[in-house]
Amino acid sequence: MKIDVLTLFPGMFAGPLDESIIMRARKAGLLDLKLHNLRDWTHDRHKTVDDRPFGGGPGMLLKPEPIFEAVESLRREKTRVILMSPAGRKFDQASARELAQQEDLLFVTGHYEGFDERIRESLADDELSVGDYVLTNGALPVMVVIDAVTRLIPGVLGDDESSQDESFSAGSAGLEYPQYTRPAEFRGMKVPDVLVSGHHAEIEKWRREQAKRRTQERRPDLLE
Ligand code: 21W
Repeated sequence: MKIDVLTLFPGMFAGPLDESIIMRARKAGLLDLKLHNLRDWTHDRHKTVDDRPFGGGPGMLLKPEPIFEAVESLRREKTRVILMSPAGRKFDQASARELAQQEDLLFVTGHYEGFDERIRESLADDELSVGDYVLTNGALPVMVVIDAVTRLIPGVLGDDESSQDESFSAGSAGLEYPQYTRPAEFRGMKVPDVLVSGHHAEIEKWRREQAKRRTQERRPDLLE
């Protein structure tokens, strides 16, 4: 998969996408990730990317010219262009699965008070938010989306890493059951007897009950 990111803050991406599973996917050629600085598509001395809203109001908007030029030069035949914005539809595991089917994504991340509406109207195939809270820009959100999508690209996760995936992840069946590793007793806190008993049917039953109870208590919305 090819992912391009158009951002005002390419420096923010150093680190999160250079470690662990994402970096492994990049090195394996399963993810071709490229960052692009929006200011590279400006033509004035000050590299202006924003301007004041017509009609007044606080803050600045990303102006159309640099973003149109950038998207037109970066997009190819099959590219899905996705705006990151707090006004987008809420990103979830189903959106991640859907994006993982694409071969070519171009994310445009915002800043300030948002985008000139013509960017949304004529360039964007989709607009995504990562949740109902206000961030300073779209860099962290797009990293969240890239992380969630990359691990779904076939071949990125090993069998061990992916086996658990769908059935017990938040957003599908519900929350995880409680898990323990050694030691069987730590500072007086004991691992439940059933887990050390070796009775596999009993363990399964306990896990199902615990997961259900936990989901009911914390995330009743996941049980429809
Ligand atoms: C924050 C942009 C607030 C715009 C009209 C007048 C991308 C984000 C962002 C930002 C506003 C995401 C308005 C969850 C986020 C992002 C920067 C508000 C209001 N409309 N997901 N004023 N949260 N945030 N504009 O903040 O770019 S995805």
